[in-house]
Order: sequence, then C-alpha cells, then structure tokens
Amino acid sequence: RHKFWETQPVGQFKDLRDTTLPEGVIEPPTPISEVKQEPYNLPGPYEWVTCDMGSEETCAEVYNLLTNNYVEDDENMFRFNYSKEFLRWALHPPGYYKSWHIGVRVKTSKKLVAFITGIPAKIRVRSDVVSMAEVNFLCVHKKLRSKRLAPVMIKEVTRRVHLENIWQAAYTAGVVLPTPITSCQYWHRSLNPKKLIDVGFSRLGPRMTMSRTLKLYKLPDSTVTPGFRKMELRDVPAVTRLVRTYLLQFVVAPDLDECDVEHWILPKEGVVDSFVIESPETHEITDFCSFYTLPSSILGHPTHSTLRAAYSYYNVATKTPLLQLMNDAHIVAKQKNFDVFNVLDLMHNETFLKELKYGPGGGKLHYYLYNYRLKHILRPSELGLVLL
Ligand code: YNC
Ligand code: MG
Repeated sequence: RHKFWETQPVGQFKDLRDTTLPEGVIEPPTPISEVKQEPYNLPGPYEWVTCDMGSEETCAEVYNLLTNNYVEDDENMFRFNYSKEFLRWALHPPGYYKSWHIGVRVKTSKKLVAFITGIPAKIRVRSDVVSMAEVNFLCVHKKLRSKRLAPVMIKEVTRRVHLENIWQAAYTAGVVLPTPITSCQYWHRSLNPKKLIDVGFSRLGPRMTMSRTLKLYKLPDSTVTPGFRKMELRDVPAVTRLVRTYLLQFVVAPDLDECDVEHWILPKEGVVDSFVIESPETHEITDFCSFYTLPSSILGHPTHSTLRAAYSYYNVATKTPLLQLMNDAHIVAKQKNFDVFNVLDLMHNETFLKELKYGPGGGKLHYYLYNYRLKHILRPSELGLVLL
C-alpha cells in the first residue's frame, strides 16, 4: 500500500497493536563516513539545487512555486499562500543549514519545479530531548505529480540531515501515512463572517440570518485584560521561562531556549504577532499569546483573492483565564483585519473552542516522527508542538 513508506524507519501500521516494541529510536545512527556522499539520482531532465532563501530572487522563485502548487483544501477552493517574509523566517531559525533548503530545477530552463526543507529543532519526547529536523514545504509542481519524485526528495533531505549527524525528524501532513503520533483537527473562529460566507469558507447556519451571524461573532473594539501589550525584546527571558515550564506537561514538545524564543515568538511584522500580560502591579509577565499570519489564495472567486488567516501558535496562561487571553487574541486579530482565527485541538485548545464560538474544520492534520517510535498514539491534548 505504501511502497516507499514501508521501507522507512517509521512506525508501521502492522505494528500498531504490538505493545512489545520498545519506545524510542528505531534505527541507530551510523558513522557519518557511511552516509551516502553523493545526492540521489533524479530523472534525467532535473537537477538538485540548494536554495539560498536570503537571495531575493531565489526566495521569489520558491514563493511562486508554493503559491501556485502548494497545499489546497479537499474542495480545491483555497491554497496556502505563505509570504516571502514568512518563508525566510520559517527557514532561518538559529543554527539553520542552507543545505537543507532543497530545490529541483529543470536542467535546460532552470525553472524551479520542486522543493523540500528541513530546519533543526530540539524536540522532547517524554524525558528524551532529541535533535531533530522539522521537514516542511514539500512541493512538486502540479504538472510533475505522481511520478514518484516525492520519495526521492524525502530521501535526499534525509541524507543531508544525516550528514549533520541528526537522525530523527518531525513533520505534519494532511494525508495519512505510516503512522501518525496524533491526528489533530482545525477549528475556525470567524472574525469577518460576511466575507467567509461570500467566499464559501463558511455557510450561514440553519435558522441564521446574516445580521444574527454578524452579531454572534461581534467582538469588542479593544482588549479586556489589563496589562495586555505587544511582546518586546526585553520580554524574551520571561516568555522563555513561561513557555518552557508550560510545554513540560506535554508528551511531545519543542525544547526552546531564549534564542529560539527571540526568533520564533518575538513579533515580526506580517509574520508573527505576540502579546504579553504585564501585571500592572508587579510588572511581572504572567501570560502570553501568539499567532502567525498565513493567508490562503481564494481560487476562482470573482471579487475576493485572499483569505487573511491568523493561526494560533503558543499561548500560556498562568494568571489570566486562557479563555479571556484567547478572546483578547481574537480582538487584536480582528483589529489587524484578519478574516478568521484558526486553531488546532492540541495543547489546551479544546478548553475554549465551544465557548469562543469556533466551528470544526474539514480535514485533519496528522503529526509524524521519523526514526522514533511511540508505543501508543497520543491524544491531541498531549501534543505541545506547532509546525508552520
Ligand atoms: C506527504 N505530504 O504516500 P507511498 S506536508 C510525505 N508527506 O509514498 P509522488 C507523502 N509523503 O505511500 P506526488 C506526502 N504526500 O507509496 C505523498 N507522500 O509510500 C508519499 N502536493 O510520491 C505517498 N505538500 O511523487 C507516496 O507523489 C509517495 O507527485 C508518492 O508528490 C507528493 O511538507 C507531493 O501537499 C506532496 O506537492 C509533493 O502531491 C505533491 O503527489 C504536492 O508520486 C501539494 O509520496 C503540496 C503538499 C505536502 C505538505 C510537508 C511535510 C513533508 C514531510 C515529508 C517526510 C519527511 C520525512 C523526514 C525526513 C528527514 C529524516 C531525517 C533524519
Ligand atoms: Mg512526482
């Protein structure tokens, strides 16, 4: 059934009920000198390239490939439209390897036709902190689909990850592969219900009029929690302490240091928004929330071309109720003109979905580990990892 994935060191479907298999690394690492030194063979017309995402020209080529060929919803109404600034941010974390930003070009024309990336990350599984690659942005041009190019790209990124002495990876996909560590669902909170209905993202509920719908989703003009403000560089130590402590309760979560928090959570215009609650009395940072900007192209609509979506990222509530913190996140997202606020049902997100008027999305997002087995599938609430 999975001619490629059956050959890879991942949990296999046939082993799902076998409780005798140990947890942890599946294949032990080999000496780097034994890692294949040459790239895998591509079909004749194509060549490997390393993409310098710091180059405006290369970044624009990657942006164009993804804008036209990356992930769509099941009904092909929307396609992710990651911005160039977002792609640069996502691919340039502390300690990134340029060699893990891999393109495939047509030899003759140099046209970019496929892409895959890895970035380094420390991921904790139970008490085991593992150096991993987070693999993302796998994309093959629509005209080159179903030619088994994807397995070659996955093997090539794996080879380049091994060359850096890293032997595990984490990734997500909308498709079911051998085998998910957990399967999450997206939930959507309408901020601009009229547009969402106009473009077919949502529908008028039964026995609902447009004016009742607008009233249902109406939000206050300003945030309600005293001390709510944009996160600043000086907040990095406090936010790092908060997020590190918070993430310890999950079975799988990133192990973030201050450099990671500065890169991943500090606000970046049009890419990531983060807010802290600074106690008006003690000036302590007691809570924070964050979301990233990922618009989708609206395919074939006469008037609307872009759905402006905010995606919930890391949120930590120690003093403010999580429900109130997230409501404030919706209020600032609305001020910033987002149409919808999306969350996965991982971490503690389930606890506020109903009350804050989220509706369930279609499709699932499956989480995977490469070369690391878990004995049991996790509940989404046991997962503390958000991939972009
Ligand atoms: C997928 N999303 O099952 P089998 S997510 C992994 N992730 O293999 P072909 C996938 N594998 O089943 P196509 C996959 N989608 O026979 C398909 N596959 O064993 C498997 N879409 O290859 C599939 N981006 O080339 C099958 O298929 C084999 O031409 C078939 O290409 C697939 O970034 C794709 O959804 C996804 O661009 C490139 O459809 C193409 O269809 C496409 O014949 C739109 O491939 C965009 C899209 C995927 C977004 C993502 C995470 C990728 C993770 C890859 C796995 C990483 C493993 C860890 C590596 C490092 C290890 C270390 C150390
Ligand atoms: Mg293919």
